Amino acid sequence: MPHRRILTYSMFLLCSVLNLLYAEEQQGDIGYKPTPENLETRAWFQDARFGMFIHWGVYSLLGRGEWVMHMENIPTAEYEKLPQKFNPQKFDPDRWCEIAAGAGMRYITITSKHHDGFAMFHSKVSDYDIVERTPYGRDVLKMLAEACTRHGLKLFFYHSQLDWHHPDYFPRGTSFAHGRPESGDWNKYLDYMDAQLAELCSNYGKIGGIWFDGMWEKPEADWRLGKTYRLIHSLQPWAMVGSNHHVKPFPGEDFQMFEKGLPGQDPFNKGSGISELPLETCETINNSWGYSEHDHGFKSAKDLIRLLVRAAGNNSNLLLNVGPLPDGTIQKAQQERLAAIGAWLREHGETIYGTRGGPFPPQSWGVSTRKGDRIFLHVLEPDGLICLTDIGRKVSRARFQDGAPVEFLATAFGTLLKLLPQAGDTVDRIIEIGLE
Ligand code: JFZ
Repeated sequence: MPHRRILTYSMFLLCSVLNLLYAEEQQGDIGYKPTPENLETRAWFQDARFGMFIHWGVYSLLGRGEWVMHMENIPTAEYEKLPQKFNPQKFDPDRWCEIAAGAGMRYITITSKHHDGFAMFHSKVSDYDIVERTPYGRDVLKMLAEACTRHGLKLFFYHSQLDWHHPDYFPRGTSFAHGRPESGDWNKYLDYMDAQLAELCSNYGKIGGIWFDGMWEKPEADWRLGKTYRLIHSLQPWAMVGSNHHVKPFPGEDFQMFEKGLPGQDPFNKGSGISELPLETCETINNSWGYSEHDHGFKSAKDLIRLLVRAAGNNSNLLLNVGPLPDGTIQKAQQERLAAIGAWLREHGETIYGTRGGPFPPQSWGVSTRKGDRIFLHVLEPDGLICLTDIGRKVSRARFQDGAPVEFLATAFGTLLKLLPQAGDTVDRIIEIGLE
């Protein structure tokens, strides 16, 4: 019966089209082609290699991290009183930029809205924001954006998709349910989120990009990613979109991030793989993102430098976090470590900035980076003898940064390098090699 076949076929076609439209909203901007400006930002981003992450919000007042509302089941009406106490009189955006630039960081990624739903910027689509609800009454993101321009830093916004405050964030995900309404209009919530993103992409000059987080708690929901990503790219074609969803990047995303671990070694990884996009690893200096009064577990400057080096050797940026105090200052212990990283970078930055992961894959002894024809070995776990895997090209020369030669020997398995025992505590023994 041909007419029935035609009917079946048209139904099939209709379903395919609907599916495609659905998939586009669900999985990102399917037909996405990054603009030339966007590709330029990606290259700039990879060259930059090092950025400052800032978690700062009204939660900082309690000094127990940015998850405090959820962890301590604080009712919304109670939490809403926090903004009335938020008055960071010592906030000095130029000082923050000096600290970042002094550490050798090239960009800042700050929380515009974390999971608590409170906007750290002036929003017209909500009054739950820093200008309307705090005695401070100033748009700290605007102040920071202006300071970043003065200091030559790019600014990115961390924006939480999950929201513990908005009544239309429903059906809820797995976090914070305390006293929340049992109904809500999901699309209305997404409209609100898009409206705030449009504000962030319109009122703060040229931004570096948007760092999304939170869709991991509702991975099956329709987040309308295609629509949101197109909105950002239409307002700021150069801006990079990324999302901390721990799965393979969706179309419309411009970089891939890894939380608390190098690419592929992050604890949240749900088989994300490592894409061809620029990569970014984020990490804390102590063990908290938002200010945490009793967390004194600060990593040593040496370990942090080595993390930056390992990130570069894994072809990844490092986004290193500070959690400023409610008064607007950055903890001394965090500042000290940042200053030490900066001092190291001023001496060895040429082996990090503008590099890509080197030709030798990361090994137990360390990593390699590459800048054009120049190849740097970063020996992090000094060993009497290190072996470079055979990459089909012979080593022609090897020397330390001070010019001292390193003995090497080509073998059937790869090249052996002999490292003289070195006195003292060395952070990273850098050897530049030439290849035939
Ligand atoms: C997220 C945030 O929840 C956190 O507060 C911080 O901003 C960090 C950079 O990003 O961290 C996560 C994300 C996902 C999970 C846990 C922490 N998860 O899937 O369990």
